[in-house]
Amino acid sequence: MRYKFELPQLRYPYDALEPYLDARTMEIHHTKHHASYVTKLNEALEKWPEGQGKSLEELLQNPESVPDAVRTAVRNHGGGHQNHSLFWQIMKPPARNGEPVGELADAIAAQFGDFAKFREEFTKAATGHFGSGWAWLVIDADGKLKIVTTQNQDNPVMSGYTPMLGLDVWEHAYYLKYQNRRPEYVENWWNIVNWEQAGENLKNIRM
Ligand code: MN3
Repeated sequence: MRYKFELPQLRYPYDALEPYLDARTMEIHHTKHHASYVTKLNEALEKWPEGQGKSLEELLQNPESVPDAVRTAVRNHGGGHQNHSLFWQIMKPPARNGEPVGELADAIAAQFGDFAKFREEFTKAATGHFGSGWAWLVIDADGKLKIVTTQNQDNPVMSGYTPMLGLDVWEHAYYLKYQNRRPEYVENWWNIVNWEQAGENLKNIRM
């Protein structure tokens, strides 16, 4: 079976996350950066037709199954496509005092003490991550919540984790508005987290 990966549509307009994420950054991030990962992933899979019937998650989880010639491209561009597809989903227009509810709120409290402590730890991981990469809230093999970071476009599935929430800390995600002030970007990002979707992700993972 042949298929091509496609750039997903956003569920909200580019200016919907203002003033925390500006429309220009969102548009470039989606139509240039994310689109380029999709194009280059498809180009790589042109050279390896056997890989075209597999899910992206399967490819990322089993890099040894990917031929040398396309392995790096699948890791970087496949990871980029997977990461950004989740990133757009777990954001939404600003809500005051947005916090997780239900099962996710309970899981966060059980693992981190309370939401404030979780937020503090996640913020520290995201601001402290050196260079390009991502901060994640994941579930490990035992079903426990954990905060991890990855380099470049690596996805947590490569380390046996399932991500439910991810924050892009590449400079392209914030530089137009925040320049070098990553901590301010991270602080403001909390206003636009889609906790309902993160909660859905947790349910789907635990099913
Ligand atoms: Mn990005």
